[in-house]
Amino acid sequence: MTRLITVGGAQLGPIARAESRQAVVRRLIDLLIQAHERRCDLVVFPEIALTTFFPRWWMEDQDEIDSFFEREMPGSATRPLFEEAIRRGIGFCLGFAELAREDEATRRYNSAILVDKAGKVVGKYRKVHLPGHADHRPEMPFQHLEKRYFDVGNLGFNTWRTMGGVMGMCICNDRRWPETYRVMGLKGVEVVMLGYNTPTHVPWMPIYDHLNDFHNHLCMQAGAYQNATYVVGVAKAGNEEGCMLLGGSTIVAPSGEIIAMTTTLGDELITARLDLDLCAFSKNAIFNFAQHRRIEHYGLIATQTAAIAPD
Ligand code: ING
Repeated sequence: MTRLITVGGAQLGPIARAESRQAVVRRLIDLLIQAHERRCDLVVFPEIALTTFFPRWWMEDQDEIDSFFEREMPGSATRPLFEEAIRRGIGFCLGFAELAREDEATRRYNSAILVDKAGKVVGKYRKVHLPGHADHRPEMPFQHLEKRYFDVGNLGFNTWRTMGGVMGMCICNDRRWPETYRVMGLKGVEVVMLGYNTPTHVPWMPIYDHLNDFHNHLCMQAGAYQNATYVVGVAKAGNEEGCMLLGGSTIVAPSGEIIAMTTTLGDELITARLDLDLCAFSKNAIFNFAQHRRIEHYGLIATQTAAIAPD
């Protein structure tokens, strides 16, 4: 039987620094309702979807920094989103700043969760590739301090069998690294979900500003094609606290073709009907890893060639 699922990409426009969690969750619920009305099984929200993208500011007061983090998921502010999703029988992927206690220590991650139609958190991912810098650069128009505020993710790239397919997650800068897709590809991924907050001007690397839109789609289309998977990439977009963020949220097919894209910089839902069995065509032919991939001939060292079993 053909495995069809309808997926939504719920792009968010700017979130003001002073915007309450409750007000943002209201926007998420509005998009989730739209997704349900368009018969979505699953809706993907952006990276750090509950607050403004706070790594753009240098902060020293830990309480102020931690005000942007969630200590529990769901918590009081996000429970209405979970409840509405359960009521409507729709799964979702949500990016947020996670404050966790691990090994008697406090850890802070740029995280995303995958929640099934029954409201169960079936998967969690913590961002591995943290771009930007950890030091204060007051000469720049804005900072990019993920290395200061977040620990490197410690969960790896994984896949989860849920909602009729093999799902995977990554976050923002991860989408620029081929390893991100390949590790999930080796674990059989059929839909990679990701959110991003991407400034259109990158102060520490301005030479590619005019190519930001191109690079955004290039990396997701390549990742999809080379690993025979769908990719759903969803922006926080628009002029957020004086920083212009890229839009261009998109859904990419295993062929590498873009099959849906936003056309605004605000809250906007895109949807597509995914035929998950399409992934098998490439996985069993051009990108049949077992038949064609020869890592023992790549010149890698032994530790980098361990086989990876799907979850
Ligand atoms: N943002 C950006 C991203 O990778 C960036 C940072 C932009 C890095 C452009 C390099 C070039 O999309 C986050 N949050 O990772």
